[in-house]
Amino acid sequence: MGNFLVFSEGMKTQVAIIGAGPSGLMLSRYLALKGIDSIVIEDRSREYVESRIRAGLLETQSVNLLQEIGVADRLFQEGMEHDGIYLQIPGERHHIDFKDLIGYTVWVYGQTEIQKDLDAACDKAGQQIHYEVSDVELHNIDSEAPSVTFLDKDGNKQTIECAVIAGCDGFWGPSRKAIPGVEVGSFERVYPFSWLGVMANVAPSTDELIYAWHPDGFAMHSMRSDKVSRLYLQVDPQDDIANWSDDRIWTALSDRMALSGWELKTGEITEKNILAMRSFVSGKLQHGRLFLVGDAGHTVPPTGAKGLNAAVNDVRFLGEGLVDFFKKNDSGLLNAYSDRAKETIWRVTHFSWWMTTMLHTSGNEFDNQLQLSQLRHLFKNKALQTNLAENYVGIR
Ligand code: FAS
Ligand code: PHB
Repeated sequence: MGNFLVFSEGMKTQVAIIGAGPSGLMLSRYLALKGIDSIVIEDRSREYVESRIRAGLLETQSVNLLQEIGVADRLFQEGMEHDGIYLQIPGERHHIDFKDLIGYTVWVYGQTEIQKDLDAACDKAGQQIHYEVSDVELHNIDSEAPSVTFLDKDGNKQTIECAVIAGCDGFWGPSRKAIPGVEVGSFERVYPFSWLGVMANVAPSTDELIYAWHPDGFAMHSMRSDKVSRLYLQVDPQDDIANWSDDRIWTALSDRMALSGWELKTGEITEKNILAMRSFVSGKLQHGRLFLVGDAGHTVPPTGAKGLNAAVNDVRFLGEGLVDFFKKNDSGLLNAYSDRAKETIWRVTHFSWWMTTMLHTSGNEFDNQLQLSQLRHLFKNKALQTNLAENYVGIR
């Protein structure tokens, strides 16, 4: 069956995918390689989606899926493989060596680059992606013939007739809202702090990521390449980025990650913004022929580096279910999608909450002492380090 046939009343495909972020495009590639057609629609421009700075840390299982769908070449050439992370409290920095503890590593490679690699693979495969659409609506999701309507970038009304809709449209997208009573059974926790994230044209001052606990607030040193650093600061959720001059940012980062004999190199900050921190799990991940994938169904604070990796996990589970559905006319695995995905979603939600509450200060001295005791115990206890390592690299 060709990619799609234009009938006067609409396009026809097997899976309509709403959202061309990492979830949507990974799913479209996964399905295409299994001989299943899809059409992707996205309300932003390609340039905007490719430039949106987000995740940067990949679990082993995510690297495996990107390799399976043929978009890992540049990751292996330009990405950085890390054996572990550093955890720090004032005056002490400890390396948690995942490779030594459990024999696994992680990769640092920007989500923007993954997006470009996915777009390039979609181009090569002639994948149908409609950018800059608007007025996206989902119809008959609990029927065997759901459809999606939208205005294309020229303002023409379009309809996609399909067998399944994949809602890959992020936390604010229309898909989850299309599920009746979805808020029932949904869980949300908004944290009393946010992250100020910066991108800086300066060589990283560390070989692997640093997560630092400090009485003034959490700080973190990540990177994108040997020339570009990515750094984060815990700030008040009400704070305004206008209050944070570059000098003030570098001073706070240096103070919170200070260590004798070590210096944080500073440089030109090219991008800075404040990111709200929330854990959210949707009450439903599927309704009829609609399936939620990635941030559309769940979000985590980035402290555990799980957002993108949880999305990859959903893509694998939904992809496997759709292959059985379309190729074997067996909907067993597809109907088990929600349960299979939720097991991982709650694991990463717990781990992200644990890392977040262990490393972010509330300003309460009793809490500070509890956190310091937990971190000092972790520095000495191989079992706790192994537990952190397994969760961080994605052994579930
Ligand atoms: P996305 O939100 O990436 O993609 C959804 C797509 O749907 C978007 O392109 C959007 O434009 C589109 N869309 C929305 N509404 C639509 C509509 N009506 N019609 C058509 N398309 C529509 N994770 C980490 O692990 N580490 C990090 O440092 C990190 N930083 C983050 C920073 C920010 C600001 C955010 C929001 C998230 C961050 N995350 C991070 C998590 C992030 O990586 C997500 O988990 C990941 O982008 C999820 O991918 P998707 O599920 O594809 O959702
Ligand atoms: C990042 O590189 O942006 C990053 C890495 C690990 C995290 C959060 C963000 O936990």
